[in-house]
Amino acid sequence: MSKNAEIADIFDRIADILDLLEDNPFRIRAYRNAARNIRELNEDIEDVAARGELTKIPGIGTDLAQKIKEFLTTGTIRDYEELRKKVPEELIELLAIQGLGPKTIARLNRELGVRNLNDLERVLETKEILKLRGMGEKKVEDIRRGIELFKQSSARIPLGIALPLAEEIIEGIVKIPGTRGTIAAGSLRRMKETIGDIDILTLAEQRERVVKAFTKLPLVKEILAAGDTKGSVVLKNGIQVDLRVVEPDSYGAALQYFTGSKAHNIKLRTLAIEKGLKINEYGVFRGKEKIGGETEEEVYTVLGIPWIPPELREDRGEIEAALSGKLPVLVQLEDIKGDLHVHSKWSDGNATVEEMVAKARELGYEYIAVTDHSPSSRIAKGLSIERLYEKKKEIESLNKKLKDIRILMGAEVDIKSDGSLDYPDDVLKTLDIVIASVHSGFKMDRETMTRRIIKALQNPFVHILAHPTGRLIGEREPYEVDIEEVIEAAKRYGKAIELNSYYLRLDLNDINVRKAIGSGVKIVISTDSHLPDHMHMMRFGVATARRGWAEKKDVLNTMDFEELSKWLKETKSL
Ligand code: DGT
Ligand code: CA
Ligand code: CA
Ligand code: ZN
Repeated sequence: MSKNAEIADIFDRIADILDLLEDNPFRIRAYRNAARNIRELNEDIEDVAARGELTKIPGIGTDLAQKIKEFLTTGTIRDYEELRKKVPEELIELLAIQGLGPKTIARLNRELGVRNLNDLERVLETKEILKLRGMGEKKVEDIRRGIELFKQSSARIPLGIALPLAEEIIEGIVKIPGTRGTIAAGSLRRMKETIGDIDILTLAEQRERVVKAFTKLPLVKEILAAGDTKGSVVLKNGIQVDLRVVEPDSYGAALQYFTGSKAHNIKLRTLAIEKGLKINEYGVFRGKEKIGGETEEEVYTVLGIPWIPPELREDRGEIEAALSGKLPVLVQLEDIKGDLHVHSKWSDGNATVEEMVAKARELGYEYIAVTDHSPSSRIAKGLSIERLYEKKKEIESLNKKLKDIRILMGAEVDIKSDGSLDYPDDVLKTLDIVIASVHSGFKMDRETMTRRIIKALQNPFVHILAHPTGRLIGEREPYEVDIEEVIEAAKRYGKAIELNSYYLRLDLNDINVRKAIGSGVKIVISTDSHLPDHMHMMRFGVATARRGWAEKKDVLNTMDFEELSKWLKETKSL
C-alpha cells in the first residue's frame, strides 16, 4: 500500500475512535475529509511533503500536516497510538455495521459491557438490550440485519479497492526479471463488483525464483504458501493474492482456467466433451495430443467458438451466444464521450466547474454535465433556485469561452417522498439536463417506492434516473423497489437509467443493466464525481455495463454532442 493509503487509513481510524468517544463532530469530520483527500491525491504524499506543500492539500492544516510528517519520518503517529489505547480494536470494527451508530456502540459498551461482535450478538438475544436508551424491537431487528450484511460483505472487497492494489502488485511482478505476460485472472479480470481474492498469472522459466520474489513484494504482510509454481500471500490490508507461474505452452489454458468463472468453465468443459476433447488448465487435448493452450483465443477457437470477453464469463448464456454467433460487441471505455453526472463546489463537490471541466478534457471528453444537488439535500448543500440561476450564468459564460468541450447545465434533483421533484417545472425547463434521484426516505414499502420513482419519471423535464436502487456495496442494501416496473416506466416515458460508476454504488448492477437494455432503455454510465479524480471511476461503470452485455448503442453517453443534444430535447418534448 502506498503511504497515501496508510495515512488515510490512520486518519479514518482516528475519526472512528473519536466517534466512539463522542468527541467533537467537527474534529471528526476534519479527519474524515483529510483521509478522503489524501486517498484521492494524484501523487505520492512523500513528494508533496518534500516540497513543503502538505497544507495545500484541501482539508490539511498545520496540525494534520505535522502528523503526516511524523508518520513519514517515524512510521507512526503518537496521538494515534495513545487514542488506540482508549478503545478496544474489536469495538471499533462494530462501526461498520449498518444501523449501529457510535453513540449506541458507546452505550452498549458502557452499560452492557459489549466489547466485540460476539458480545453484541449475545446481548441482542436478551431483554436487557431493550432497556437501553433509544432501543426498541425495531431497532434490534435493524441491527440484526446489519450484522448479517456485515458478515457477508467483510469477506469480499469492492472492485474499486482490489483493482488498484492488483495493479500495484502486477507492477511489482513485472519488475521481477524473467517474467512476461503478467495479468490478473479470476473475478478481478471478470470485473465483478466485489472480489474474494486476487488471482494473478505470470509466465516465466525459473518459476520457483519468481514465486519467492513475489512473496517479498513490499505490500505483503504474510506468506501463506510458496511452492515451485504458485504462491499465496496476504497483503497489509488483509486481501489474499494467489500467484501462478506457468510455462509458455500452457499460458492461454491457464489464463482461461483461472479467469473462471467456475460455472463458465464447467459449461466449457461439457462443450469440449461433446466434441470429443478434454480441457484443463494445461491445454485442450484430443486423446493424448495437445491441440491448444498457448493463447486464450486458441482455447476457444479449437472448441469451435470465438473468444469470449472475461466480463461475460458467468454462464449466463454467453457460451450459447458464442455458438450461435450472437455474442454482443461490448461497449468500451474509449466509446464514452462525456460524463453526465458530476458535482462541483456549487453544492457538495470539492472542485470548481472549471476544474471538473479540465479533468473531462484530460479524459478526452466532448462534454460534461455539472449536476449539483437540489435544496432538499441540505447536507449536500443543495442549490436554491437563485443559486441555481447564478450557476447557470457561470456555465453560460464558460461555454462562450471554451471551444473544445461543452458544459451542460444540469441538476441532480431529489425525488421527494410523494414522487414530486425538488424544483418546480418552470425551473427544470430551463436546464439542459435533469437527473432525478432518491436521497432520503429510503424506508418505504416496495409499492410506494416504485410509485414514487415512476411518478418522477413521468415528469416531462426529467432525463435520467440516477443510482436507481440506492445500494451501497457492503454498507446499505438496495431500497425496496420493483426495478422491472421502473424499467418499463422509463421505456414508456423515454427516459434513460444511470449506471453509477462510483465503486460502492455500481447501480444499476450487471443483472439490472441487462434487464434495462433488454427492454430497450438506454443506460447512462456516469461517475457522480465530487472531485476531479473520481472521474476515473468511469472504468468501473463501463466494466459493469459490459457484465450486463451492453453495447455502444445501449449507452447514452457514447453519443456525440449533437446526437445527445437532440436526444435531450426530444425527451423533454415527449
Ligand atoms: P472470488 O475470488 O471469490 O472473487 O472468485 P474467483 O472467480 O476469482 O474464484 P477463485 O479465486 O476461487 O478461483 C479463480 C478461478 O479459478 C475461478 O474463477 C475458476 C477457477 N477455479 C477455481 N476452482 C475451480 C474448480 O473447482 N473448477 C473449475 N472448473 N474452475 C475452478
Ligand atoms: Ca479470486
Ligand atoms: Ca484465488
Ligand atoms: Zn450525484
